[in-house]
Amino acid sequence: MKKRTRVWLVGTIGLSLLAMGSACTKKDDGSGTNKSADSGSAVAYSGPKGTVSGVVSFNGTPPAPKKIDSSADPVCGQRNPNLETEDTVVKDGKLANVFVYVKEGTTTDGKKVGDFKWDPPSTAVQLDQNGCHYRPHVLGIQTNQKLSITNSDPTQHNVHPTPKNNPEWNQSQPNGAPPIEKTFARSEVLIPVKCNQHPWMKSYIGVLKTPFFAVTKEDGSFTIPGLPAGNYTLVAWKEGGPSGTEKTMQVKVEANGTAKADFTFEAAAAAASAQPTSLQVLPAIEFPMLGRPH
Ligand SMILES: [Cu+2]
Repeated sequence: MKKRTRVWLVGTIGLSLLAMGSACTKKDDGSGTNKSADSGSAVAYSGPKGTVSGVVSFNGTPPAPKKIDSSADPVCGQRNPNLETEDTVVKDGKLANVFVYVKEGTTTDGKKVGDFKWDPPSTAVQLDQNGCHYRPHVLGIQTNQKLSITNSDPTQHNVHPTPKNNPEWNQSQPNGAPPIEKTFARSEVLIPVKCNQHPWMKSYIGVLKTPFFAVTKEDGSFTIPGLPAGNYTLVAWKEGGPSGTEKTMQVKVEANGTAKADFTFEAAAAAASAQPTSLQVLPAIEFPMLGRPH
């Protein structure tokens, strides 16, 4: 036995000296089986790319933002006396905080865009609690990309995402506490986030395997760059009701081109989903019901 071991050792050392590189590769293959199985078949996309951009409009009179009663925490009232609801933020007819994303699609050579390997960026996505609301209100992140949550308020928050497809957690974050760092392993559009400390606080996190998403700015605009040339189903998601409202569009992205994708959300549809018909004649009850789905 001992002799055989020694022979084996000498052989191994000899091999290592002769072919360091190949020996290392073999070792990696053996120890990282699961990892290679996950990403082994997927390759990075290296073909021609284009861009999708557009503007999201709001048609009709937007619901006026409602003032939030933050008296439960006097610190919040001092920090942010003008706290308002942010579910429909419209400026000059353009809608902010819409999550626009590529739901599915095929590249020009017929491959599914989701089958390529899209490594998450090494930079973290920031979510701040500032003035007793979440900033930003809606954000996008890739699977396994780091989310860094900070508390800029002189009070305690309790961050509580309620996902359906990822593990649920909640964590207190007193003033001065270090950032809470998390990742989401599975795609999910979108994960609601609440604060157990302040019931009005809400944000939404869209998690995708690909980097092909954007959130509309104040002027309603969005840009999704670096998309492989191909045909895609593009979805615009707006919060409201139990799971939001979605608009869908087919877009063709040419190599080095910019495909236009403008969406419009309707005021009437938003109102209909927010208030039960049977209560429409009862204004006294109707008002508090508006806030309930959140
Ligand atoms: Cu809070």
